[in-house]
Amino acid sequence: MAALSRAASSAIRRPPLLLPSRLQAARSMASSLFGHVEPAPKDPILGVTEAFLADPSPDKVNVGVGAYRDDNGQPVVLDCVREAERRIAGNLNMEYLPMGGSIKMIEESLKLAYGEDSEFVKDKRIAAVQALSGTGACRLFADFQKRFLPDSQIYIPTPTWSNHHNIWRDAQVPQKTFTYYHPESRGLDFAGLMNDIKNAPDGSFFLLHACAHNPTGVDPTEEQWREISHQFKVKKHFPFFDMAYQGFASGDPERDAKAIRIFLEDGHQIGCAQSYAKNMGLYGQRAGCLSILCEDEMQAVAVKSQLQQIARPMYSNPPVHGALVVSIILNDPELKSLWLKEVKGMADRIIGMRKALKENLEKLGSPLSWEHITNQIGMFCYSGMTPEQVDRLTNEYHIYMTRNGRISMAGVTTGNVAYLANAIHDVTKPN
Ligand code: PGU
Repeated sequence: MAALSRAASSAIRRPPLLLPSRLQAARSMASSLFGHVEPAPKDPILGVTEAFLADPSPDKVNVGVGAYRDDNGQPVVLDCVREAERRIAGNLNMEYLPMGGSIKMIEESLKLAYGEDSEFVKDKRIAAVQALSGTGACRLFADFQKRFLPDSQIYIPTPTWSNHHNIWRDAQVPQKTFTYYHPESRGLDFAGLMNDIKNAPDGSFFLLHACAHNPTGVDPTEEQWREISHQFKVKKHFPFFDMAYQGFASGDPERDAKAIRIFLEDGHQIGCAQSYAKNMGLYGQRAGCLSILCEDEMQAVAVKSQLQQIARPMYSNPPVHGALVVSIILNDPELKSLWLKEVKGMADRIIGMRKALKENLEKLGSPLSWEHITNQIGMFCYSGMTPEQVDRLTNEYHIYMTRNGRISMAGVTTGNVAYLANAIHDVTKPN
């Protein structure tokens, strides 16, 4: 359990970064103050975009990063966001937000995650701060965990989003892994998962993907979530939900919060990282929220003040523009319903592309089963391709994706799906 899975470690292993010779020469001449600083390895996800941008081929396809594209392969700004921006421009000021961020944005975020009429929101039992998108929310929590429960560890699923490992590593929280994915069935390893939950020491911290698990696209069923929640209760574990894709699993943010709601019904204290990067398309705005459900209001006040204290020396207070966009949209019934329609539209286009990719592979006569492309949900297809097969896709077809075989379905379009299928068929067909 302690070791990283093969898929996770192969995703992390990348060729060393080569410096241009001009830079290398400058480096050897430089004073020795930073002489020991080696170039960092490329990021397994964001490094793919860098390589894609550097490729001059007109055929190139980027299915690496999980960022939504329209059917022409272009980034999308939602109409609800454009309208919110119109209302901001020339009207609202750009003053500092409080250390904990926008109160309005936090209130709306809590309703989305915990439910419109949540008793926990009404009882003010939730300590919440605006965070630098999902990544910042996870990091703030990890720092909080280290500061107030210095002997605790974090259990992270195998596999997971690669940055989870970096986040808890830099916060100096020891990591353990737990079983999640079953490579043979390309589904959930439920028995393995339950075993690892049972075998972890009582009161352990677990990182759970609230929906649309990245990279596998495999989520527990409602019934399985109930069993997981029950076992967490028995073991007094603490669930920390990373909810980066609320709305992208089913097309409906309310349905996608089901796992969290099950845990709430069962009386757990939980933590939750929310991101508006994907579901509102606010990627670069860094809009998110970290919340921790506490025992009572007094505890929530204390916890929030400590989260702010961690934020203050790092970035002082979070950015204002994305927070305004989020609160304007979620506060206005018309804009909110437009947003819900647009989220569903994005989720539906991805579902359509799953079908198209599978059909194209079948049409080409691939003898392999591609059922998992349409069984998996959310932004990604965990294709089962090996790192070597992915390297061939990149080198021979200019198709860019992470080496763990993850395809970002958000980058697949009517225009490139046949090309993609043909290349996948070529590198996966048995000799
Ligand atoms: N949590 C999970 C599970 C994610 O997949 C991502 C983004 C985040 C958090 C963080 O998103 P924020 O932008 O900070 O809100 N994962 C994408 C985007 C690229 C990246 O690695 O940051 C991905 O392609 O996996």
